[in-house]
Amino acid sequence: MILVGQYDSPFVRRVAVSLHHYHMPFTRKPLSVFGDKKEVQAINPLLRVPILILENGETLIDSNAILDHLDHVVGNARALTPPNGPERRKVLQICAVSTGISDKVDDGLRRLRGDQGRQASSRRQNSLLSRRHPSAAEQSRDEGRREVDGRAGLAGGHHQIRQ
Ligand SMILES: N[C@@H](CCC(=O)N[C@@H](CS)C(=O)NCC(=O)O)C(=O)O
Repeated sequence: MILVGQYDSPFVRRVAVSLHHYHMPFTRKPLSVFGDKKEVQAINPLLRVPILILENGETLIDSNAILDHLDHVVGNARALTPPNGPERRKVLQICAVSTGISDKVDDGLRRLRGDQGRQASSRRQNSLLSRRHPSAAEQSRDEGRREVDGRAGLAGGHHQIRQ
C-alpha cells in the first residue's frame, strides 16, 4: 500500500498511526498539495490528502473512508472503531470533534495565507498605479491600511502568520 501525503497533515498522520498500529506494511509518497499539485491531482482530482493506494491499484480518499477500510481488513476484534452500539457512537463523536478542529485550523490558516497573498498583490498593483496616477495610488494605500487595521483588531493584532 502507498500512503500519499506529508506528516504535517493531521489527516495523513491519523491514517499512518492506524497503519502502524495494525502492523500493515506501507510505503509513503510524501507529496504536498501545495508543491506537487499536478501529481496529487492526477491521483485525487479533489487535490486533497491523505490518499491510500491499495495493492490492487484502487485509490481511497478521505481519512474516515480509509480508516473504515482498514478496520474492515483487520476485523471487529482488532478494529480501533467498535462495530456498533454506544461505544462506536462515542468513538465517532470524539473523531468528529478532533477532525473538525483540524478542519477549522486548516481553514483559518488558508484564509490568513490568502490575506497575505492579497496584500502582496495589492502592493504590486499600487506600485504600477503610482507610476501612472500618484494621487489614486495614495488613496488606495489609505484604504488598504484601514482594511488591515480593521482585520488586525479582529485577529488580536496578528495579521502576519508564517508557515
Ligand atoms: N476530510 C478529509 C480532510 C483532508 C484534508 O483537509 N486534507 C488537507 C491537508 S491537511 C488537504 O489536502 N487540503 C488541500 C485541499 O483541501 O485543497 C480527510 O479526513 O481526509
